[in-house]
Amino acid sequence: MEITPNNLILQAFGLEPEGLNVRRFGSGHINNTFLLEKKEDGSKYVLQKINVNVFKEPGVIAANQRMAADYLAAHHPGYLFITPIPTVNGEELFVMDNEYWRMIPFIAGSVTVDQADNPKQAYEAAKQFGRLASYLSGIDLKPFKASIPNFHNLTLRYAAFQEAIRNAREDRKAAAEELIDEFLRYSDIAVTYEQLKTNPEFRDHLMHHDTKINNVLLNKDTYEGICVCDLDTLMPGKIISDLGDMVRTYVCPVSEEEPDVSQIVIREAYFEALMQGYLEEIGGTLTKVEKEQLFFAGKFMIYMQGIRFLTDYLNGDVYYPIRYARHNFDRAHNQLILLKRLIEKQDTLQAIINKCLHVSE
Ligand code: GN1
Ligand code: MG
Repeated sequence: MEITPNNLILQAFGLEPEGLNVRRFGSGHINNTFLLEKKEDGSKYVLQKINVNVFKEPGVIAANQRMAADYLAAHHPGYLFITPIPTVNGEELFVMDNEYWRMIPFIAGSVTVDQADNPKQAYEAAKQFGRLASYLSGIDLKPFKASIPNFHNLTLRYAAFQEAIRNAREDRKAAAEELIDEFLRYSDIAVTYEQLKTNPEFRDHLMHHDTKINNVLLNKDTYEGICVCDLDTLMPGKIISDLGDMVRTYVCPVSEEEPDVSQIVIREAYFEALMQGYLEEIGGTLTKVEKEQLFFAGKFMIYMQGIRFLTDYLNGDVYYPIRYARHNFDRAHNQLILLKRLIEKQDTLQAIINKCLHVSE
């Protein structure tokens, strides 16, 4: 069913429906996003319907963002942190029929890209995520709640994968047999995570948890980073989440959507650019254990995303929207190949990390 924001929603945010152009916006999988443009002056807003099957307590998102915004305003005045535009009643979320809507400003002069197409973009984006983490590194994490509990808990994702294998329809299981075996062969990644997660030197930080390049606003002319966006999963987590998702999504010339896996390669210059950008901002604050896991970050995120896609395929495509029957299968296969390509280059990539760490010290 096509979802469109109705007049009541637009009016709740103080907008006159007749005076607006409304269109679909962005390429996220989870929420429904619209760009609103006022006909009279061309000013723009981003309106989102939060997916409550995924974000079971939308109020947690709003509370986490508010705490982070207050802290940043006090400690780093002038830093651009996108916060919701309240409704005419002063609320961050408009709730109607168990639908949660929120509006944020559209930052004039910004663009997003779905794929990094030069190393500078990777550097700029990584710098923005590094800066966010570094500016928030002194914040008290106790009042923060998980907007999605166990979101990047690989132990539980792995358990969900095993359960999906047990419960899958026979035809899907048969079709995916080889792919399942391949992913099971890399289960040491889940074991390493399991060991790391209780290490006191492997700390919690306030992480973004969705550091795809299209979650960074870039200047439309210079492609310099402006700020990060899509803050739904801003919550306590590990450094490997944010760093790893950048490796997963900036280093390869094609995205997880590409079924032709011959196009999957590791672009070392992009790997170096993102490491450099990230570590320039946050390198100085990392513990020894965290620094030792920088290569692992990419493995961790690619593996987790791969088994999430495969789990969804085995479960009958209940989480990620698909455009064709084997879509989640192809996405999982894509991630498996990316994981292999990354591991093949481990020595070269670790040398790059060592170089970047040295510079950031
Ligand atoms: C989802 O909504 P979107 O596309 O930004 C997912 C991420 C995955 C990503 C894969 C809440 O993000 O974890 O990395 O798809 N978000 C959620 O494209 O599950
Ligand atoms: Mg998103």
